[in-house]
Amino acid sequence: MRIDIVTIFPEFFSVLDVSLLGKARQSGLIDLGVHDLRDFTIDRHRTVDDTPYGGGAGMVMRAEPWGQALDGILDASLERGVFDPLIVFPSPAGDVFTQAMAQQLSSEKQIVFGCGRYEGIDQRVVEYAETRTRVKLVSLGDYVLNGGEVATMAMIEAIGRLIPGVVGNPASLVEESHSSGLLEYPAYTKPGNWRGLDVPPVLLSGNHGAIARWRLEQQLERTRRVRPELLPPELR
Ligand code: 6GU
Repeated sequence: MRIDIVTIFPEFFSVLDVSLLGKARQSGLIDLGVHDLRDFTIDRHRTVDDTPYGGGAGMVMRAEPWGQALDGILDASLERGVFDPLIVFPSPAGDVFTQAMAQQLSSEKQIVFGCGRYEGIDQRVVEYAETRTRVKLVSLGDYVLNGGEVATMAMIEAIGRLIPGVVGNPASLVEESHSSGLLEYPAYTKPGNWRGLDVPPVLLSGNHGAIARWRLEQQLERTRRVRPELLPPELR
């Protein structure tokens, strides 16, 4: 998958050099391009924002640098043979990001993340982008971040690990999807007793049926207690 990021904080994304996603890049499963929005300004001060029409607090990101950045990326997509990359604008006003959305997005050929800061991006950037390709506004949830960078990072991690070959042991993804909708069961490793605390004996029993039943019970109990809305009404 090709991933492009437009941001005023390109150095923020250096963490994508390490860990699982760093390896995925080295092996060519993920091809990442990080673009500094200020490189698409033409004034001496590399200005990316201005005051809002109609008044109000804060600054709005100017349309022109965004237009130039997106044009460059979309023209390069065409040359790569990608005719309709998905542009994602992280925004608290977007559809809420879920595992199901991550699953869908993991089969895209190319995703372009447009990270807004300040009070947002001039709305005409979204309108223009929609004339050129597919566009989605996506929110991480009901709270406010200062900009789209952290949200983009979270989405890239969730999407990236679903790309075939990125996670070393695909069985871990299969297990996840089988238990989809429920919270994880608790995990334990050696020693069997730590600071007076025992591992639940069933896990030492060697009885695989009993272990599977216990784990499912734990998942149901946790989900009921913490996230009942995830359960079908008859299981709450
Ligand atoms: Cl995607 N962006 C910003 N700025 N704030 C958020 C968010 C996204 N999701 C939740 N809060």
